[in-house]
Amino acid sequence: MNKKLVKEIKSSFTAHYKTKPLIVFSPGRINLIGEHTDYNDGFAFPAAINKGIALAISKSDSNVSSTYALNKNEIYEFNTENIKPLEDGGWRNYVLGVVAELQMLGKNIGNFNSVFAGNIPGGAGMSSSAALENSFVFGLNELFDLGLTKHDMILVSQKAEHNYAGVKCGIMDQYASMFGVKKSALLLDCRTIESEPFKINFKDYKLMLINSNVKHDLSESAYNDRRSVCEKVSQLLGIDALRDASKEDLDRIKSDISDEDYQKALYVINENNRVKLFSEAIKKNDLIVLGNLIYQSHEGLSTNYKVSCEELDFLVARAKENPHVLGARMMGGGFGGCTINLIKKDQFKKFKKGVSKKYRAAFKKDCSIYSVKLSRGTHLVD
Ligand code: GAF
Repeated sequence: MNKKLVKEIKSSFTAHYKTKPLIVFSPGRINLIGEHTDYNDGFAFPAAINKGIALAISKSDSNVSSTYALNKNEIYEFNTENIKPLEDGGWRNYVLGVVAELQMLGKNIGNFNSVFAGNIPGGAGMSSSAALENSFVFGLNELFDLGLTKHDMILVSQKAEHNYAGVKCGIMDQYASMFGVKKSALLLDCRTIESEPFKINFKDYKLMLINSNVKHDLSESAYNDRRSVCEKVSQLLGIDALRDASKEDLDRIKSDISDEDYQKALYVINENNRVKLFSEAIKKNDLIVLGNLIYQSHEGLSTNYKVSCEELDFLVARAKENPHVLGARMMGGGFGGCTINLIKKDQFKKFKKGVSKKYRAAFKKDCSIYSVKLSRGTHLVD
């Protein structure tokens, strides 16, 4: 499928710009467990997938840069010497943000021509934005010989998201998209920004993503609010981040904070512990424990951290009713997007049919169902 995507951007690029481009593929990600832990310096368990963004890019001889978003059929022209975030810029701000953050590092970025297209469903919580940022930072690094490491590049992508898209995200999405390993998920320590790959083999089970096809408006502001709450509580505790706190620590300041903030901080502490338990259960291939931890993660995200929504809770409830689904939870920032489910392989089709029908009846709209392969991170394509 990605071959098709690459072919499309190559031929569109040649038609527009008449030269041979450099091609980059940058994947989206899933996350097995460890949600909203990354900006708390905690642990997460993401993996790059076989869906993502393909980018064709080459230097431009003129003093104009041009980016063509093939899926949207939109072209944006700008000069790299004069970069500012755009109001309601959408995808343009990710491109501009990467250029601006490279310039902040003192890198000289000339003008360039580019075409990109993707096959990650937008708003699904599968990190199409990190894939887009990573494709550009990787492509520009190659094109202008900037000498950045992959670690440098993900920090550029993250800052682009903070300063040009306004989302104070952690590092998980950019990391997984850049460093993904085929057939593996990465136990990521978000403090050291290092990971351990775990080969994934769920035997008779597989992962199913169910996209609720909703994205509620408050997702960005609520995300930044959650981050502020965590920082406020850490400050009160006199620590750098909630990764360093236990429930006992939190209980000591319980009367100084609201119950809402207490619940949120407690969720982060518990979720961080769950990631550690998850990595132990993966080593033993204990699917029952993995599944239970996934369900507990959803419960915490929905009840304590309050980043779920009616549609996601509905999808997880349908999974829970089915004895062949060992675990299900919302994935990513929340307020819409996907659930991730661990389901018996031979029950995939039956559950797909049943849950689709029930979802349509409840919400008068369709959900979309995918299976994904765990894949390598951002790379050049020949
Ligand atoms: C979004 C963010 F971009 C990530 O950094 C992470 O916090 C995630 O939400 C929640 O785990 O995808």
